[in-house]
Amino acid sequence: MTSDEQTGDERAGAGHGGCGCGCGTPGRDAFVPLGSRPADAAAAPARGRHDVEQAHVPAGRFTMGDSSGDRNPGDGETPRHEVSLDAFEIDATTVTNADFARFVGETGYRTEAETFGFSAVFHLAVEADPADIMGQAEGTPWWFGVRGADWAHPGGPRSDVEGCEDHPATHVSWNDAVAYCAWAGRRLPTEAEWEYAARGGIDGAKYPWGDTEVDDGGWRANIWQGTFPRDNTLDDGWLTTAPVRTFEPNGYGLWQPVGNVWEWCQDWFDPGFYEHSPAANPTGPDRGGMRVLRGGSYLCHISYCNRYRNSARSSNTPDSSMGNAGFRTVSLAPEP
Ligand SMILES: [Ca+2]
Ligand SMILES: [Ca+2]
Ligand SMILES: [Cu+2]
Repeated sequence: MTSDEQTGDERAGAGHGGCGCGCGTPGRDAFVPLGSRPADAAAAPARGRHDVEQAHVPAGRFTMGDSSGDRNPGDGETPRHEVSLDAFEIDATTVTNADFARFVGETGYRTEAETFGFSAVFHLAVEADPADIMGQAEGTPWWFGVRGADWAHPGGPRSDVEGCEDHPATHVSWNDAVAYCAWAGRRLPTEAEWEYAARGGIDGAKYPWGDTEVDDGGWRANIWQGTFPRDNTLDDGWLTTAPVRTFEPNGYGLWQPVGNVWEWCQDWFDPGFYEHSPAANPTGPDRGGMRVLRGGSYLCHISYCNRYRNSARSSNTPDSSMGNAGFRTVSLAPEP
């Protein structure tokens, strides 16, 4: 890690850790001391087949940032600003366990959860021997570092993804997602592309479906119901991940941009970036320590977290992996 990145890490980390919502994602360093990192994950080999259905997002302009006044202080959801984007194709769903299994099967790629030997699992999802539970994340005791937890063992060594082939791949770090993209001939969406696509053509709305509340007339996203972090009433049907085609897609055909799993974006995270973002095809800060995560997850709660909104922002270090984050990809170049 360069000194530039460390500077960015400290700046971005303050906003992330201070949110008080607790249903974000714990960083790799919450569980291991600095200086004990394994070598970087191996570079991804040759091109593979990417089977995820595509949604077309037309070129256009939109207002990026919080329009509803629900922003979380410190996340940098404002100032609102006009952004124009070229057209692109984006995955209609997050990359599934079946998709990720094919990538791993063809390349032998080892994720960072595997090379570090552990990943972050929500306490009610742990399926591991006590000896494999390393401990809780500082400040967020509902996260356990679990040895042997990875995309194929999302609860730990005693779990697998049988029957969950159509659920989002999780325990995938930003670096792992980028390796998948290299194999698939894709890239992660920029943060602006993600928000524009999540809005589904409805400018200025709080959610991908508009401004109707998430629980009005039935649940519209997979978040947490009940008393976090112990009692989940499962009113929306899901404690952890739901199949990627659950609920209804938005106006561009994207399923579950908000809720279910956080989604990695290409950009470095900087809560001050909107102050000086370029107006056309912004790609984020030049450097940083944290990468952007968008959309919230099954751990977000209606009463206090509120990050299952179009404009909500979070971040984590690029080597962090957890059971509530995955990714979707975009086309490398605009379609002609
Ligand atoms: Ca749920
Ligand atoms: Ca999502
Ligand atoms: Cu949340």
